[in-house]
Amino acid sequence: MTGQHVVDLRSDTVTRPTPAMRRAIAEAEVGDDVLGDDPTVNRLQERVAELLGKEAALFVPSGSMANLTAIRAWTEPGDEIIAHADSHFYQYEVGAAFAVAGCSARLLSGRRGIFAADQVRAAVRPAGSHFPRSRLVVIENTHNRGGGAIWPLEEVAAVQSTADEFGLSVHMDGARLMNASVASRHAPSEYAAYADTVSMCFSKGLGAPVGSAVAGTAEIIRRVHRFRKMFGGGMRQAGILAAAALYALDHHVERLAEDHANASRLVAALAQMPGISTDPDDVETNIVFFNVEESFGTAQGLCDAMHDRGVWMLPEARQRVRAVTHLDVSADDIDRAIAAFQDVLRAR
Ligand code: TLP
Repeated sequence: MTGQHVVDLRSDTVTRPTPAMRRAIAEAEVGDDVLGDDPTVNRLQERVAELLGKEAALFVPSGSMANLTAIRAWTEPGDEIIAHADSHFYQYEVGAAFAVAGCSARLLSGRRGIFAADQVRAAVRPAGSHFPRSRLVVIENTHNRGGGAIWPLEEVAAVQSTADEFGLSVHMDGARLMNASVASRHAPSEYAAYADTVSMCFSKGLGAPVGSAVAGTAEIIRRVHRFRKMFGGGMRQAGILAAAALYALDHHVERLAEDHANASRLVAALAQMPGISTDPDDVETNIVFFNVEESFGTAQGLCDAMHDRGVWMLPEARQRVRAVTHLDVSADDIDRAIAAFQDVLRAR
């Protein structure tokens, strides 16, 4: 297996810093960010605040900490969050919102991770001494388990206006907001205008090694800052990481369109293959989900067979697989993956 060319479609988190990004890292000016004097971190935070049209932003170690600090900043233990049942913070963040922030969640359904304002209205708890206090709505854009689905701007606006009516805040998990923005041609600030806090990740499609940011008013970001420290996320000479994020914002945003084109080409080929079912119309950005017919084995079995041919993917359920395109996957790699699928499925 040594020397085998690998097409790693497990996640867009697997990207490695490019030589040019490594140079930006090496040359970064740094200081002690816990004391507030890392100039590169400060520059990144100002840049993100401006990009998202918010007063302030804070650099945090991960997307999970971005969500957790924002959730904790908006809520008190015992409060309830309204969100889609497939939300990343609910499914994949080890229950931190419940264990650490002490919240409960009212979960909504909706195709591809998207719900409607009326569902929020119906989910808000009435006032009364028996109920948890509805406090926060979480929107994920793009929606990971929804297959990289982009929230229509009018839906975001409608949810925000309903949340506002009930005095709820809105947090947008925008780990892949730049994918949504590039694919929809809406500026990130257009989405962010309908959320009180917005997170974004630099370590997914943007290709930086580490880091996310949370943006909002100066007041809420002061609270996010306090909880970042409480949760152990204060970093010292983090400018070397912020430099990679700044490099990514300068050089890796427009190219996300290539990842989207690669995902479209992959799903179009998959839709034609025996034993696979998927809808190409559902792929708007860089995440492809498909189902494996039982007569062709399990998702794990298919992923194992593909792994042997150098194409790595993650099974998401017994019959469901996820493939994600990113900076380290070329158009040729997609051809390789398609050829490997043909090989493996023909043999079944
Ligand atoms: N998603 C990862 C895994 O955790 C599943 C992936 O491979 O897609 N929000 C969203 C929408 C995410 O997709 C992720 C990571 C996060 C938050 C958390 O980011 P990290 O991994 O930096 O804590």
